[in-house]
Amino acid sequence: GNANGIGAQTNYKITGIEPGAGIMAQASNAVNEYKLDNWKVVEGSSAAMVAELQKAYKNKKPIIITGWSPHWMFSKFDLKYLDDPKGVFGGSEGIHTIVRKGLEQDAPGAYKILDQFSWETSDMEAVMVSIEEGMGPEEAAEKWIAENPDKVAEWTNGAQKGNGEKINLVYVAWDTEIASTNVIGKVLEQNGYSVRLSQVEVGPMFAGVANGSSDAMVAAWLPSTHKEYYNTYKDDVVDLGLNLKGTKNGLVVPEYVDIDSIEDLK
Ligand code: PBE
Repeated sequence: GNANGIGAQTNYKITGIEPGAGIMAQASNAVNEYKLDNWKVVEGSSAAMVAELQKAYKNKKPIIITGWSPHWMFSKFDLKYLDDPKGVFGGSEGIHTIVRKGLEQDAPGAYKILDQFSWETSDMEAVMVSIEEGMGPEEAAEKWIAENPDKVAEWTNGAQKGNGEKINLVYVAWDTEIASTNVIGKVLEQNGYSVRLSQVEVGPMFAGVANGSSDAMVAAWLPSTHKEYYNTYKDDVVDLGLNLKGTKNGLVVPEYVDIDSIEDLK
């Protein structure tokens, strides 16, 4: 066990999220790279992970989670990323918008809006906080849109209005993607498209855009988190580039946990 007894106190458990999430592969790599022999990354869901964090935090119990930014949990709890000197979690990255081939021809206005969609961490966080405070995702998206007409005008600038064409947006139920997908979905709807949001797992999200059964996703974390999925599908999709920069993944603990680096888990 380690000097701080953190392993024994947590049962050598890193509380993870959905299998297939990029951060789950990164967390397993961390266990290997840092030789955290007794540790296991336990699968679950983003919602269950946050519930466990909430419970541990209330009781000031140690917990180690797979965490990412932006996320409302950093404003609600005092948390810290463990240092990752080996760079297993890939450092700072961003989120790309990826659409199906042919969308530009079939729905040029929607394609243009998706291409021009870009916002900041603080924007996404505002939507996430509204949802966390109990607002429905659609309502939270409408609220943000109403409060940010200038940004929305940049996304829709020069885009031809739709005529009720169907646009199917795929996403995974990560808090970040619930926020972004609802916002861009509403904007497309307000511009004449008939939008459907489909919640899927991460593999099917990429596969759906690649095989054309879905039109678009705004949820590709690159270059590191979704590297494997991206490499598998990149020739069959259109990558419209960043819609947000400055995301981060890592192992996260409450401030009161007395370690600073992944190496301290040894
Ligand atoms: N995440 C949030 C995802 C991407 C968005 C970091 C949990 C993942 O690990 O795949």
